[in-house]
Amino acid sequence: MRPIEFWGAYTSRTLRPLWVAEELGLAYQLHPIAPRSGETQTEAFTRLNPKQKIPCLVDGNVPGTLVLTESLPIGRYLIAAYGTKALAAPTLPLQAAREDEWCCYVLAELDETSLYVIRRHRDLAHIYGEGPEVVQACFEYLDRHLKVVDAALEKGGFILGDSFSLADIMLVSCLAWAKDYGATLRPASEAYLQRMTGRSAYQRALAANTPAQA
Ligand SMILES: N[C@@H](CCC(=O)N[C@@H](CS)C(=O)NCC(=O)O)C(=O)O
Repeated sequence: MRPIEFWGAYTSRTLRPLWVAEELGLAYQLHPIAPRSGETQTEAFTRLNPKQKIPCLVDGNVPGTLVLTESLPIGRYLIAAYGTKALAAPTLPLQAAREDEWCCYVLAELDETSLYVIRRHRDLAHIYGEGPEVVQACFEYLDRHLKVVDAALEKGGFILGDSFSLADIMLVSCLAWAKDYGATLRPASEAYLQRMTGRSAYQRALAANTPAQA
């Protein structure tokens, strides 16, 4: 089998596919292009991903070669194609629906509606404009959903119960991002974050995602 190629590093979104690959024990080659560095806008990368966004996956094991963008579908694809007993695609409709429910919730409400809007109107204000009121509203909105997440984590274990899943990868990436932005996590979420980030696959993915920059 040829190593899978990943493009993109340094962000919560690029961490997700790397973590999936590490959990699955997949061999991969990483092109650690950085966000907002101009490296997503080169001709070569734009041919691969016209969205000029990371992460991006290239799987040469598929006839015709698969190029896939968007962190959630990349994770889903890897698990569907190369899943193991420890990290498998859900088989029952109910399991699949619950996993989907959590993944979509995390992506839509924590990532895209809260954290990325904060990034745009605070860290990237030179591009998208300053928006202190927007940022404040996003932190409040984020906290409202962190409360929902915490209640779901009070039972311990994983977000779906007994088994580790893509929903954990999506959720942990956003909890760590929220914490990094100064949000306060409630006790069950903090304990869950410590448990999940203690996984050796997470540690390897984190190291791969933060290579020393030249
Ligand atoms: N919904 C996409 C978001 C991808 C995205 O917006 N990536 C950012 C970095 S986190 C990016 O590539 N921005 C363009 C750039 O920084 O050059 C995903 O989850 O993969």
